[in-house]
Amino acid sequence: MKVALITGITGQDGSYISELLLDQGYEVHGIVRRVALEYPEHRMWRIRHLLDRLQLHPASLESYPSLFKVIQRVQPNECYHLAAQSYVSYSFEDEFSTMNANVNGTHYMLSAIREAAPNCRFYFAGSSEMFGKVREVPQNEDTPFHPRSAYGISKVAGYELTRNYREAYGLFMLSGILYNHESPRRGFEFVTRKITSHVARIKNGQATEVRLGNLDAKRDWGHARDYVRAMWLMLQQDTPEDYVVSTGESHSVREFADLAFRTVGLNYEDHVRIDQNLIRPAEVDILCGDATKSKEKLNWEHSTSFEELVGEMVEADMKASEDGSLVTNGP
Ligand code: F7E
Repeated sequence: MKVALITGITGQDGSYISELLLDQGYEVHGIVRRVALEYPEHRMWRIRHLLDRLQLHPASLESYPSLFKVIQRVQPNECYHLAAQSYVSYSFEDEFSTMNANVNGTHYMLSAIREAAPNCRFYFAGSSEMFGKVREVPQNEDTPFHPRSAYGISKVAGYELTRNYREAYGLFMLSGILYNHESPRRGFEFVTRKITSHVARIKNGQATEVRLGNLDAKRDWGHARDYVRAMWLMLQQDTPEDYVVSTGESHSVREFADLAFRTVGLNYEDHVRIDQNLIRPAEVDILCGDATKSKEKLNWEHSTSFEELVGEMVEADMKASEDGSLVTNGP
């Protein structure tokens, strides 16, 4: 039986990759912060349905010894390093904690695997934010990076550390360069979930408006369930390489809002207010990925369209707002 270790297991991608790995017969372990174990109701809603099949270990990305001990004990065959401070806006408010968690945390994981489980295959969650002020459209694995936030910079550092561990020590370590991927499990601070949760609350009379920043930014949005399948496929290959994972289609935040409001028969212009405080100091204007390599080498393709994604998210939030389980805590 293969053993997998996941950091960030309580997050959106952690929950979907756990489901995929359990379905494949893996023994699945997760690293969680001690506070998550103390408040399971609050922190574990995405993996609640899996808890009796997962083995969770308290450790912190800030502590090398805590990570080392878990890796030594679990002896994973595969490690999915998904934990990070992943909210780009917050990385402008606290650049330092973003860099600490994302750069040092990744470095600790790489080093601990090298020391304690060198045969473990390692996946690093790279990001399209590494392309930032893009040099070309669409972007592929050879497009130069130009990150626009501490978050993007931290991901470039994690990507480079991972590449260097692969090249210097001959370890099976790689990065997926994943574009925005969403689902009904997305956190409320990200624009897609912020919009769909507000659409549901507005439709059901629990709110009247949603405050947003830049409506003209364009993103290549896919479904997280599709994207974790690409992560797994990367680690099943003969050689470790980096891959872009995207749909190849870009839509603006305005288009997302327009479609989400129309799904329930509302006009976004009646409910969206622009809040200057939500405009980022440096914006990434357009992201659009070229996933040809993933298609050709991994035989991977996305299966959920933009329209289906918006529809699924709105539908889930409508249901949650009706049964009282929709609790928004985003900005
Ligand atoms: O913003 C604009 C905002 O926060 C998308 C993370 O998973 O994907 C994500 O990063 C766009 C930006 O995601 C609001 O300015 C307008 O242009 O949903 P987001 P992100 O920054 O693209 C990448 C691939 C990652 O790796 C990250 O971890 O929407 N926008 N108004 C807004 N964004 C937010 N959050 N809130 C607004 O009110």
